[in-house]
Amino acid sequence: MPRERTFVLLKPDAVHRGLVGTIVHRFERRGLKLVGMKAMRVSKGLAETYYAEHKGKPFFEGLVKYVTSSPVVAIVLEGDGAVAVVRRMMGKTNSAEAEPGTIRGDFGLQIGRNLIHGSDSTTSARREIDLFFKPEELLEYTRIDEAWLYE
Ligand code: D4T
Repeated sequence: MPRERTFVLLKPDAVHRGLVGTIVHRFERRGLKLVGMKAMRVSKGLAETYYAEHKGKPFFEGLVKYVTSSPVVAIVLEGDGAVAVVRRMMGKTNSAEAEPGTIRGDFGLQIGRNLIHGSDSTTSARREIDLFFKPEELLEYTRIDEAWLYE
């Protein structure tokens, strides 16, 4: 039985600012297992489906433009409590209010350039993983340190 999975999107600002490695490093050190990762462009169609819950909001058009403007990195992480752990590591949605020590709090200044997305529930995680990855793109293996990460 695999542990909990979550979906992470490193947005165009993370790629352009050379922060992909730094952010992935934080997740790896925390003990989260990398089960999927790819650099890609998000099409307008995918962006509109992915952000469907925000359709009609004033920031929707800008959000779609931002996330489709340049390459992103899509990631699936696995580990106990992965959804909540990643949300806490990201910090508040508005980078300006995110606590130091969080990804947005250490590297961002604005809500519209908040570097990263992480699923907000296991249900969203399943939906987002299915949107961005084919089943065969997700890996199954045991990290060598799992015996020391979990009791
Ligand atoms: P994501 O989905 O990117 O992880 O962000 P959150 O889950 O933390 O926040 P969200 O769904 O409320 O917002 C999605 C996305 O929209 C941008 N946004 C949001 C924006 O540009 N202006 C705004 O006023 C809001 C509320 C930022 C994240």
